[in-house]
Amino acid sequence: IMSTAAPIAPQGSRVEGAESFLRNVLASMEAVYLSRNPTAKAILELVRSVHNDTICYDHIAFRTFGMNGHGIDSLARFFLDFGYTQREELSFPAKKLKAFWFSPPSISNAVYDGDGVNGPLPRVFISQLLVDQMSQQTQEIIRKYTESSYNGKKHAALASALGSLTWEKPSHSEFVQLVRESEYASWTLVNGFALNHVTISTHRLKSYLKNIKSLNQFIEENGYKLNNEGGVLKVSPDGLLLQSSTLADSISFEFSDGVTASVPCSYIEFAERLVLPQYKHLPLAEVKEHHRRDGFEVGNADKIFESTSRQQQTANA
Ligand code: OOG
Ligand code: NI
Repeated sequence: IMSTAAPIAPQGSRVEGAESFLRNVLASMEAVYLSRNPTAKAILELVRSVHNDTICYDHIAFRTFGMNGHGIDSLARFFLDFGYTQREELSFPAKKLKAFWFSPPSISNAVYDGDGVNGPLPRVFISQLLVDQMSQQTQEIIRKYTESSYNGKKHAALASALGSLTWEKPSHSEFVQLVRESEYASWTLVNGFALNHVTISTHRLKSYLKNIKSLNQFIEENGYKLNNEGGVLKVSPDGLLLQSSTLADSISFEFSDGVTASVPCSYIEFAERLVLPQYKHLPLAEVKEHHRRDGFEVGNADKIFESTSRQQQTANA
């Protein structure tokens, strides 16, 4: 017991303490991502190198198995505990997926006006495979690994920050079974809760790369491939949310049966959010993030999911 009464923390300091923890967790997730994905790392550096720019993340994204408590909620719990708000559901019936996005808490941007995870907090996009719509064989494999993780599902954010699976490594044949039925399922089996991508907010760049078309051109001129599914630039029906992404890097993975094979890991995305019609009259210097198109778009997302698919990788080779 402390003899000298500690001064009562001023209002808000606890929030600040929690905020720095949240950012440290994000930084660990990002470090895992940068260490496994040389393309994403190189592109972040390349974009920064133009006029010594600062990068804001529009959002970060995760994939999960909707089974045995391993779905969206397992990761969402962490973000909700640190002030995030659950927003709209997005549904992808053909891919047998659903997703929710989460908006960040409003924060003391005066302190955190830095780069990446030290900038404005990103939105969070979490999807899950609708496992009960998969074949019996695929369900069995996913059941086996999600069950083998015991209470791992309660520690999804920790697993992501450590870059560790919460279940045993699968065999190569189990991986191949999943690839046949759902690229998403096979990705999640070997990557677990690892960050699937971060997204650069292009309109918050200072350089000419703030225009997503210029950025796409710049990325291609530097020798990187972009996901070409439905065209490089994905545009929402209202014309206000523009997105593009690279193709996922691959990593050598050692399966439980001794087979070593290359598996897709993560990619990087770009998003430009245009000013909403009701704020069109605002001088550009006064335009804040909340004056721009928010949220996500099923039609765009459906194509961005393909950034980890082998078909995209070979079509684009
Ligand atoms: C997510 C794809 C969707 C977006 O911004 O709409 C997406 C994924 O590949 O897991 O990132
Ligand atoms: Ni995304």
